[in-house]
Amino acid sequence: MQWHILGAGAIGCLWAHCLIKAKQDVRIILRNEAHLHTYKATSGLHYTDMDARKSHSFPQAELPNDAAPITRLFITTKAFSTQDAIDSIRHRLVDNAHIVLLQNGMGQHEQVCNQLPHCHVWGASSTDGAYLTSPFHVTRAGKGETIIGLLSQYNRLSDFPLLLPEKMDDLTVHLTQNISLHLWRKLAINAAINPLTALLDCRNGALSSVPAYRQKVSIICKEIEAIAESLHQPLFEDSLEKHVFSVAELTANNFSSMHQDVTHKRKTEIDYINGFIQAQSALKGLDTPFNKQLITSIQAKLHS
Ligand code: KPL
Repeated sequence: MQWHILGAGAIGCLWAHCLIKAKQDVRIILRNEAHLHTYKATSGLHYTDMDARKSHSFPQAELPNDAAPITRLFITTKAFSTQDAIDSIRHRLVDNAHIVLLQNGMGQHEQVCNQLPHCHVWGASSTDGAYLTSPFHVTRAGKGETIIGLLSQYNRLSDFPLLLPEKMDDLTVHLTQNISLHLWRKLAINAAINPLTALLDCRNGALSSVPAYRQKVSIICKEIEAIAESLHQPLFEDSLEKHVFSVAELTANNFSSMHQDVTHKRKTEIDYINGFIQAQSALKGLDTPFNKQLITSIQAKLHS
């Protein structure tokens, strides 16, 4: 089976490497000649697992303007780059292509479904932890799972199997009929952990261990729960804050992705995480002052 992967960040490199190990035909799409040059000079992908064992793979790399058709595509870019990613390869997508959006945030899914009605668009939510130590060198920080489900409204999951390999070393994958529940859960957790860790300049674990930080988690969680309820969107059976504390403890030593982005003065995913929550609250006429404050503070921090 042939897979294209667009977005050579940590998760894109992790998936490319694991699909290659599962004997799939993987093509990485790199954004420009310079990136392609670095990839060749680096001799492909270098993976370090949780026991510090190293392995290597060298999937074929392409540029977006290549002519070869795309039938199965993982988009693993940051949420805010989704539109550019789609625009760069749109001419290569065959009818009925499968596109898997494996990203943080929400808002981009609907955009892609609307723009590509002739494709099967899937959403994916992952709890895997991975980071790049340098371009194309990925280190596994935590072993989680990836849940994938069809987003395109008009087909049933069983009609269009994604045909992922049954066994993939280092990746655990489940299919679901209700991906929006999983995307919302991930969004809600990210909307609490990511901006707070970035603003308080702390590792994830501090949100649970420092009492003053716990209070902030409680406030944002209550606002998110109110929005979800107004949309009749279930989250967890018990409280959101319980799950946020649990993820913060499980990933205690990690710096969240937004913390890393802010530290390196990179664009953050705030518009697709807390910004998405804010847009939903505006639609419902609800007030979410703390969420709004988090968005403004992250934007201010980046411009300071
Ligand atoms: O997904 C994450 C992120 O950093 O984006 C969490 C779950 C917060 C782990 O760091």
